[in-house]
Amino acid sequence: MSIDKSSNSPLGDGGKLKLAIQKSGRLHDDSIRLLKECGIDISNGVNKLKADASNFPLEVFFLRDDDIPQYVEDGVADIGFVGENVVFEKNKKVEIVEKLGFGKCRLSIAIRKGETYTDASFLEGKKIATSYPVILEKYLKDNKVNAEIHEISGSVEIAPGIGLADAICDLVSSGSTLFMNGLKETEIILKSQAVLIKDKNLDPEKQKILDKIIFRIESVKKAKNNKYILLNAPNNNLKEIISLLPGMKSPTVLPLAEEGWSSVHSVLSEEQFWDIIEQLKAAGAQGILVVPIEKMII
Ligand code: PRT
Ligand code: ZN
Repeated sequence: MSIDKSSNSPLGDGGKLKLAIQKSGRLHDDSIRLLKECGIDISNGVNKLKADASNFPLEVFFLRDDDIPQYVEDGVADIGFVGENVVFEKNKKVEIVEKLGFGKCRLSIAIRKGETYTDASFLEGKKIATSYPVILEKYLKDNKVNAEIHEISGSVEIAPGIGLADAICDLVSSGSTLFMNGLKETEIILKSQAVLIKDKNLDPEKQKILDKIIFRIESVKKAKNNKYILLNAPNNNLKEIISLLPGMKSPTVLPLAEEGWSSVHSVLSEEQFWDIIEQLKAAGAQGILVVPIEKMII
């Protein structure tokens, strides 16, 4: 596939920022969803190579994920959404700007279920099948292990079962593929998720458009990590209840129609959530409502 590089000129593409996302596969839908949550509308015709955003200076290229780092290094695309695993494996001159919070997985070593694993030295002299030879080679070198890397492009999990390898190094999310193939995970080499990468030589005008996208992505991510909470608090315990709630500045407190009670509104992060709810109940809070937040701008 070829994409006209001449459109890279500041005039040729009307100053639009060019984003590369996966054409189809695990990251495609979440990439489109994130753009939508950022208020960017993409009309994606089936089998189209590129599409324009209707309400933002952005042009989207649909590519194989493996090719995205190269296109961004070459400046054919200015930015890309791609798995960190692919960024590290391809080792191109691109900058990781932001983690996107989807496509989470890990690149792990797995061996046959019945074998006893001690540490990385288990792999000494063994044959390891992988689609990630660059990352695996570095891992083996760091752990001073000599092993044979057998590069295959797909269905890595079946390699030990058919006698092609003693171990594998592959992506895992739920672990069910490993389980079904009689394998067990022994080491996590890399924890990965989709990231936003950019061309290291982005011109200042395009950087301005990118800054707007980053601002929107961060607002969406913050909103997802937080919940809006409303509760009724007895005034005699109001101080204690407020002290439990962090809020963006401080909680909003409004009097209830019923004497001696107040309504308290605040924002809680997902991690603190259950702990704080317990404490709020213990402090006499009632009628606790928890509401998702769509955007959060601080
Ligand atoms: O066609 P193209 O080259 O663009 O796509 P692809 O087939 O190379 O990639 P794709 O769509 O399979 O994955 C794209 C990206 O999704 C990866 O580079 C990762 O960043 C991310 N990702 C997240 C995953 C997984 N989770 C995942 N589970 N990529 C692959 N898998 C595989 C895993 O290797 C296993 O074989 O899915 C299988 C099921 O996993 P379990 O553990 O849930 O059983
Ligand atoms: Zn791929």
